[in-house]
Amino acid sequence: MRILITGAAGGVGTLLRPRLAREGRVLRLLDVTPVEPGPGEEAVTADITDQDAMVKAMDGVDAVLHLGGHSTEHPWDDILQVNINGTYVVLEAARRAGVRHVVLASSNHAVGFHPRTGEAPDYLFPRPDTFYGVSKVTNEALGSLYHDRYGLAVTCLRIGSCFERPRDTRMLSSWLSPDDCARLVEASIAAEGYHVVWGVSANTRRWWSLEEGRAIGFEPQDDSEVFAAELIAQYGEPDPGTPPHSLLGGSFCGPQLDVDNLTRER
Ligand code: 15L
Repeated sequence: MRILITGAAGGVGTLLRPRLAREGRVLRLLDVTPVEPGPGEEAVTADITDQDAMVKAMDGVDAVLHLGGHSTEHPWDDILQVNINGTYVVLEAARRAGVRHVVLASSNHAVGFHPRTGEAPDYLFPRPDTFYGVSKVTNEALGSLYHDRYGLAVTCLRIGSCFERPRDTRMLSSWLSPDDCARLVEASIAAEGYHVVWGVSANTRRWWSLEEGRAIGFEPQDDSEVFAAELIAQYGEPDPGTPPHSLLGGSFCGPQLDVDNLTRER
């Protein structure tokens, strides 16, 4: 089995590489930044918006894990080109190459302006908090289109916060441990149909449903609570009634990401 990972040099890609390695499996690592392949790995340096390069990169691939693109807020033109057009190119390349399974990295920021009230259900209606969040909503829609029209199996992961460990008290709720992330990807590359699944660990303070994840075979094992005492001592007890804790997207909902405050980087 060969899995193509786009954005393989990024944070989540780097955490997943050792965790997705298996006997008899090849990880094809694609990024605009050159990646040094290890045993059981291949490397492709390419831009996800380059259609020819992406079709070529899909050769012999059974599943695509699409992590490529900006992982935070950027000006509209950058988001449009890299995140939205890039995801279209990836899906279209998968279709042309006959790849069956595509896993799309969506984000909690697709629904970031929802207030935090109890446990949010699966398939929470879009309420993006940024242009970045809009690109995740669009990517979920593109995945839906490529599933319904062309029969690709597509799973969109509304990832919370995937880091080695939670970095603040919001992440006590939103943390997806690297090991659980790998478990979620394993379940997703085997799933049939179209799914939108929360990417979150079995955190005691979790805000999001695990039902749809469990329906595709994801069983998270980690709980951020082991980090709670330390983080609360550092940052204080989070107040669910006030920003950044009152909205799902946390600080992404704040005025620092208003359009006038964004600067073009490319
Ligand atoms: C995301 O979607 C970002 O890619 C990541 O950098 C984190 O900020 C995460 O969301 C989060 O909400 O913690």
